[in-house]
Formats: sequence, C-alpha cells, structure tokens
Amino acid sequence: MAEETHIDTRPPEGANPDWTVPQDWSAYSETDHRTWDTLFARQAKLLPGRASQSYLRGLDVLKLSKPGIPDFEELSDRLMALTGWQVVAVPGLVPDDVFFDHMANRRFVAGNFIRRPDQLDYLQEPDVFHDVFGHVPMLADPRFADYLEAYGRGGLRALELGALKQLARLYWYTVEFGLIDEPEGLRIYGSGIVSSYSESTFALDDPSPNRIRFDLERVMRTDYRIDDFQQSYFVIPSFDELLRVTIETDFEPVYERIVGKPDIAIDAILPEDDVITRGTQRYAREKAAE
Ligand code: HBI
Ligand code: FE
Repeated sequence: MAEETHIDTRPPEGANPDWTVPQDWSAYSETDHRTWDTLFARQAKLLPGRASQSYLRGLDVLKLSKPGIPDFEELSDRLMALTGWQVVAVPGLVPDDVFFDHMANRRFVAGNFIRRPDQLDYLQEPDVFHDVFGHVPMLADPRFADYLEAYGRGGLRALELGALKQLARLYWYTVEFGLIDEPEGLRIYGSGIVSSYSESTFALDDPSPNRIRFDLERVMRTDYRIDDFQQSYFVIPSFDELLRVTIETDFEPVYERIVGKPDIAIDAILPEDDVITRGTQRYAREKAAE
C-alpha cells in the first residue's frame, strides 16, 4: 500500500515503540490458515508465465508454498541469509516515518492478521497475504532488496523535504503495481498485482489500461488510485535499471523540478511517453458509468 497514511503517532496497546507486535503464530485459527491456502493456490496457478522470474524464484527459495500462514521467524531466517532482510509483524498501517525507518534497516513490516473468507478479493489494509505473499518474495532478489532499502532511506529524506506524495507515487508504480519487460514478454513484479486474482490478469491482458515505459519524473508526477485497478502501469527494463536510477539520482533536484509542474492524471498519455499500450480506458469508463 502506498497511500499517505494518517495514523495517530502513538503505537497501539501492546505494540512496541516501533509499532512491531509479536506475530503470535499459534493464535491463527484453522480458518485463517485455510484462507491463506485458498489465496495461495489461486495465485500459484495463475502466476507462472505472468509473474517475473525473480518473483517466482523468491516464492520458491523462501518455501512459501508450505501450507498455512508462514511463521515470520522461520521466514526471516531464510530471508536474512539471502539478502539481510527480515519480516516484522505490525497490527496494520504504521506512520510513514516508522514505515521508512524499518525499510531503511531492512525490516519489512507485515500485517499479522489475515482477511476473512468473505473478503477474499479485496481489502483496504495490507494483511499478511498482501504483505508476505505479495511483497516478501521480491526481497529475496539482491537488487530489489537494495532498491527497497534505498527507498526507505529516500522516504526519510522525502519526509524532511515535504516530498512524500512524489515518493509514495514511485513506490506505488513500482513496488505495488510495477511491470517489467522480460525476454518472454511483460511480467508482473508489483505486490498489489501479484496478490490480486483479477488484477494479475487485467494488468497484462486487458486492453483498457495504458502501459508506459518507466520514467522516474513521469511516475513521480502521476496520480494513482487506491481502490480499483490502475489505469496506467509503468514498465521497467530490469531491476538493475530501477536500482541504478534510484541510487544514482539525487531526488532533491527532481522534487524541485516537479513542484512547479501539474500532476499527471491517472489515465493520461503524454507526447513524450514511450508507450507500449495505449489503453482504451473502457474499464474505467464502465466503472464511472455504474
Ligand atoms: N504501513 N503497515 C504498513 N504497510 C504499508 O505498506 C505502509 C504503511 N505505512 C505507510 C505506507 N505504507 C505508505 O504511505 C508509504 O509508502 C508512504
Ligand atoms: Fe503493499
């Protein structure tokens, strides 16, 4: 999730000052574990040939196909050995500065709750399926692991510069809803897509959304929506390139250049865009007509 979060700054009852809580794995019910298994089985059938090689490799090396909700301690042991990241449990959305500080220290915050069986297809807050199935496999990729740490550091800086909106857009259009151009074709690496049954198809196959080659400044100016499919997806050439752009670019001059320019609408295509798919926006029009 990468929506500016308005949370009061005190951690909830029973949470640590950094908002972490024990995962309390033994407290999960059979229903909780079966919900994870149902969601996992649906995506595991759908994603080969759709998700990026790196995502599928992460799913495999982290042994996430084991039945039931993963135990964060076991998962963190495997992840730590691969890229130095660990998964820490939080009760829900945490304040931006807390979120960025964990990320800058290679701690991925994951919701410790799971959606109810009647919420299979959508929920607002990131639950353990969105966070662990969606985000964690990519943390096994060394370049992406470096990218997310750099993002965490950049987030703390963006808070100082008042540029959170621009940085949250970068997160949204890469970490949450990013596509990558692989030799076999476009593939998904964004967590919001890989953890969604319907969007895993929509993002690659539907003629409705735009698919535009990634450009840092373009993405930082582009609005997004948190409650429905995206109307534009941005495509990176490789994780090396995404990391290079993020590490090498001093964001301050980028923020200064952008601050005077208008935001770009979620369905817009600009003359300078390198367009892969000029979307029909049929889906958005039909939703608007509802
Ligand atoms: N907290 N638990 C949690 N998960 C998120 O994805 C998250 C968050 N707080 C802030 C946040 N995301 C975004 O607003 C930042 O990208 C700005
Ligand atoms: Fe997320």
